[in-house]
Amino acid sequence: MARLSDDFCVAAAVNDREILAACLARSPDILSGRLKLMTYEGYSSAAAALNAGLDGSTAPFVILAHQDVYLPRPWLDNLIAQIEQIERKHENWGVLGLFGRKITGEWIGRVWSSGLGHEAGEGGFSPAEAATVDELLLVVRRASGLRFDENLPGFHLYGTDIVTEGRARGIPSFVIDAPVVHNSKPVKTLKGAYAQAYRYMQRKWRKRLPVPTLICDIEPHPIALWRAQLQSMKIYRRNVARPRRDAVEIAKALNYE
Ligand SMILES: [Mn+2]
Repeated sequence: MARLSDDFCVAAAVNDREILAACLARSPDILSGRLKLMTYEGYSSAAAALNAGLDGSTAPFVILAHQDVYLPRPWLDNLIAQIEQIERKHENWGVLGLFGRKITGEWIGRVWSSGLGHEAGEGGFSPAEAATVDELLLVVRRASGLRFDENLPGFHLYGTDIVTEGRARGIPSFVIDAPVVHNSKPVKTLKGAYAQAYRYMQRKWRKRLPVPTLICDIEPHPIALWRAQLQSMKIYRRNVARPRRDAVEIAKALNYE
């Protein structure tokens, strides 16, 4: 089925308008008006902001992107081609991500991550069913009925949660080959808010553990989280001094556009 740009919109939870202006709002598909951008400020959790994003339009596909993501030209066309490929086999899909882990556990995807200081993964793959996806950008198919769990506190693990929710209901999610620039800052700490979300996920999905994530699997025992907390401190120290580069320059240097 042919897709029109009216079938899509972009929603973002925003807490820094300067970063929004330097990244997501500069994306050619948004500047040209092909993709409408809606922003949500002041929400107490990602789930609350992103459900507001789902409710803010009637578009069949809602692109939920971080404010620090730049969509290189012609990103929407890439997305449409990937959806058409998936729908040849799976009409009833739930969520798409750009980086994640397959249901077999392997990592898949391709994105630039400024927080890591390098490109993660490589391109040239077919859409792969996902067990977890990175939250930098999620595409939700409205007709799947999937929504974000507003009991999940804070701004972490909501991608893993909605993908797991889909799997529990027999609605598959996928990682697609549609690279973007994630002009992120390194994660400062996996204590506090991250650990709180992790504990919520441990309780919610106790019958399905371990649930894979991109940072550390959700397991009954907290040792995986403790290890990841140590590791993230090292990555943070290594990358924190790096200045934020220009998103468009990064996209050009990587041949994303
Ligand atoms: Mn981000």
